This record gives sequence, C-alpha cells and structure tokens, in this order.
Amino acid sequence: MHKRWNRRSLMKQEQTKERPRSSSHALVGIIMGSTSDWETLEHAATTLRDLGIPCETRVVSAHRTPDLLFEYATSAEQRGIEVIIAGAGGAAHLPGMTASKTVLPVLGVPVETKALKGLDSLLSIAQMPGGIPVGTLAIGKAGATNAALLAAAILGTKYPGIRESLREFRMEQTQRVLATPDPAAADGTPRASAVSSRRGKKRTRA
Ligand code: RP5
Repeated sequence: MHKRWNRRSLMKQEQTKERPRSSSHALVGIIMGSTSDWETLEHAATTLRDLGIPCETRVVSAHRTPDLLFEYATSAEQRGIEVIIAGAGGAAHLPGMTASKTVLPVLGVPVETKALKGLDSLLSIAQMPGGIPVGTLAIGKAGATNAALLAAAILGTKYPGIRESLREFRMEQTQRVLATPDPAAADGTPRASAVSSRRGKKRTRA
C-alpha cells in the first residue's frame, strides 16, 4: 500500500531539515559527460554560486564511465544532494540514466554539438519514456543558466533563503532591462527620430 502523506506530516518533516547540513554542503550536483561540456555547464555553476547555493561539479560519462554514473546517482541522495543538473551532448544518455537510478529531480542540459547543433542532445534528453522524467532545458548556455535557476526554484520550496535569493535575482534582472529601454541611446547610436529631425532642419535651411 502507498503511504498517504498529509500537509501536516510533510511540514513536520521539513521543520527538521529546513537548513542545509552546512553552508558549504553541496545541495546541487552538476554532472557532465565530458570535460568538453564544462564550457556550457560552467554557466550553471556560476549562476548557483551567484545565488549562494553550494554545488559540486563532476565529469561522469554514461558511456565511458557507466559504473561511476551508477555510483554517483545511487549515492547522491544519501550524500545530501537535492537536485542534479546533468549536461551532455550527442547521444546524451547521462541525464536519463541518472534519473533512472535516483528519485532526486534531474534537470537535463543539452550541450550544443558540432554535427547537429545540439538537436541530437535535446531529443536524447527530452524523449524519456513515461515513468522516468528529466526536466529538459534549452540547448547550451541558456539551458545551463536556467537549470540552475530551476534548481533554485525547487530548493526554494524548502529553503526560504534560496527563494529570496531567486526573487532578488529576478528583480535585478528586470531592473537591468528597464534601465536600458533604448539600446541605440545606450551605445551612442543616434535614434531614427533624431536623425530624421536633423535632416528635416537641413531641408528647411536650403
Ligand atoms: C558526450 O559526448 C559528452 O557529453 C560530450 O558532449 C560529447 C563529446 O565528448 P568528448 O568527445 O568531447 O569528450 O558524451
């Protein structure tokens, strides 16, 4: 029989573990199929660092080191990891195989490839069979950054401090966009209206 959870018992559980074990204890595990994927996955690591979320980074290849993949995925929960970000390119089996060996949320980042521009990675990661989900992000840098932000949102349901860091990040991002409403004005390029009004003045003088 399935155990029935109610909100009160869940909240009681959360009260006992609402803080990470220590400020440096990794909550997010970032794994990638190759050192060549670091160029992409470093954006996940940087974003987590900016949000103050401790993470660990490892090369774990589904094809070249399958035993290590199994060991990583099966021990992650016990080691205190709460979300796994897995990036891979081509026949990108790492996120799916990791998800098959843990109940932790796994976020997949398709790495852009030379041959197929990452479409191969995207489809390999996204097309999981029903029953083993991988939260699949966009190809490349945007996907890596968003994987970290999504990890923060997941952790934010448990850690209020992380939720507030994420809220602050979003507010700053909005402010940055609003601060530069006209990119032409910002880089010194004259605006179309200013150019046409100068032309109009010339015509008047002639
Ligand atoms: C995948 O093969 C890796 O995730 C990487 O994106 C790709 C190429 O790996 P390398 O040949 O650069 O090591 O398993």
